[in-house]
Amino acid sequence: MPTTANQTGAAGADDPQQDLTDGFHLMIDALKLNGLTTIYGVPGIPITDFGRMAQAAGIRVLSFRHEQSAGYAASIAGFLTRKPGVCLTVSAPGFLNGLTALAHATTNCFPMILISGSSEREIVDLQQGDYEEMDQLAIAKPLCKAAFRVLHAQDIGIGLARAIRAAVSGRPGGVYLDLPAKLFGQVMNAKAGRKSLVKVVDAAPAQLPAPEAVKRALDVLKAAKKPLIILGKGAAYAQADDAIRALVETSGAPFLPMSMAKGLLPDTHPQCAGAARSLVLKEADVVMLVGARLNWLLSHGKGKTWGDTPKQFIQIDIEPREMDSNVGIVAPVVGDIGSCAAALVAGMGGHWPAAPADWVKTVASKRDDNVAKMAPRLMNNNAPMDYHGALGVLRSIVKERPDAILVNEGANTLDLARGVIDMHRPRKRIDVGTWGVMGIGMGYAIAAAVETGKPVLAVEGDSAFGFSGMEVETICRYRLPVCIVIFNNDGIYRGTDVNPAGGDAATTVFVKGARYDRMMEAFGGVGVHVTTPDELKRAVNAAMDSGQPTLINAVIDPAAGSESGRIGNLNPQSVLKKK
Ligand code: ADP
Ligand code: TPW
Ligand code: MG
Repeated sequence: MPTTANQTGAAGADDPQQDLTDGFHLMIDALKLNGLTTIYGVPGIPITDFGRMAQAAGIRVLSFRHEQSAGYAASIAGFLTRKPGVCLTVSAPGFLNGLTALAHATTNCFPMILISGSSEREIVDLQQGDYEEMDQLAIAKPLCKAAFRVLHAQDIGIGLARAIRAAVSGRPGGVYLDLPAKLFGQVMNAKAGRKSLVKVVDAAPAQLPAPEAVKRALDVLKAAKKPLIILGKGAAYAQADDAIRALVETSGAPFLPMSMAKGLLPDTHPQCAGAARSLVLKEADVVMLVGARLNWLLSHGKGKTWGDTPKQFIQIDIEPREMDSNVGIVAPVVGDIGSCAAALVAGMGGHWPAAPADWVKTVASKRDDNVAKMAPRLMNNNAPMDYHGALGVLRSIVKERPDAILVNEGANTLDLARGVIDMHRPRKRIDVGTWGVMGIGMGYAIAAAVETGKPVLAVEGDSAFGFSGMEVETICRYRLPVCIVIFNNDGIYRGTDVNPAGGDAATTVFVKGARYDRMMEAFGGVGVHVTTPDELKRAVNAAMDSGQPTLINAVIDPAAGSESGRIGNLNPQSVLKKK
């Protein structure tokens, strides 16, 4: 039911205003009409009343402590639901705080709409110093997939429709929607207003691959002696889980999941080559990329990581321009992953040859060796804990609770958790993404709990947590089933650095022995301090059973980590650096 102005109680039944609506209500009606019923944001001029009215009209409006976290929440809501996640901010500073997340959404191909209130156009454009003056549209443009401004109430419906389509169609991404303060108060006839709204039909249309592209890809794959399938987060996003499984299993090829594609097929699947990553990248002769880019995370498809075996790449992606971005793609398959995977499986028929047995065996035995090597390290009960002791416990808990969503950020905390913790279901692991950005943690945890209703386990480096730590209040306020585990090693990478010049603390270390658990207690959540894997296990299980907001301060040996986790090689080196 539309929320015309009279239904807010502002006007009586026989008031002439009953036939009127305004920008506030049109925007709310447009969101609801398109099933966008959750907003993540921070209130203030000029959107405070908009948030109130949206809440009153049945939209879930979650208020954060910082727009960046609200933005990250919206971005991951987009990934999890395939509907644009909506973030609402005030003008200039709020907008800028949200913009990092919008750029992150675009970079990661997550659909999101950042809606910001903005100041008076006439004054902004003449640079006359309006309240929170900023040309937000111009600033947003290079950082998102599309940016729109709505100046007239009658264009709100079209404006939102354009934003939704831009966010979710083709390669998904971030969209900016600029709503000047004056728009909200603009009045129009309610009936005309209703007519102006647009319910977007088929927002992300299927994009079928060309039959000849499918055949070309199958010819290359069939000739492979050492085929490899790489699943990326685009494959997870596509929600084409059955088709992807059929593709992998019919091909018989080993598969390697990128971080957020873990669990698309279980990491324990016999074809999973996660624990034989170096070997498969070096030795594969045909690599089929499914919703994964050949960016830095895959060493751009060349160099030492990829070894000497000549490679042919097949790439499935919805974005035609992704092809040949780093190396030549011999068989581009452009389309949505569900349609492409289905077409490939259909093309394989019922008589696809098994992947070469010697290759499959080599990969499996390497994987089993590596898993066996790791096993004893994961069972240690050292105090203070090292990463492996702590992660061994979390790995078992995630196995026992495969529905829980794992949020993960940090350096060592990220890289080691990604390697150790097996995922068993699709879209259950969400992390720092393409930029390796710190600060997604609490926003992701909140959105994951809100959008899925499932328990969330956030495994956070102590530094990583600090970027969004104040949102523990948000978690407590909404009583979300979020268990945060902080791997507290007193700093960034390690807590042992010393400033050689004396004086200030070293740049990478924090207060020793900090008690993050007490932050949670300050807001009525449960705080627990643990120093052994056994204690950690008890505390996490209790939190997951109770569903209460919990923060576990897990003390990790400050000397256990390494510089930048697994990517220390990316640090530039000074020739003058002291030995
Ligand atoms: P990862 O970091 O896991 O390797 P990337 O973010 O690099 O994954 O790549 C994701 C890719 O998936 C992008 O190139 C994007 O265009 C593509 N993609 C996203 N959604 C779809 C979809 N529904 N169908 C096909 N490709 C998709
Ligand atoms: C927005 C640079 C990468 S990893 C990291 C920083 C600051 C923190 C690592 O310490 P943490 O993990 O979380 O305690 P651990 O287990 O290794 O001790 N600013 C942004 N993003 C990034 N990536 C950085 C800085 C960085
Ligand atoms: Mg740390």
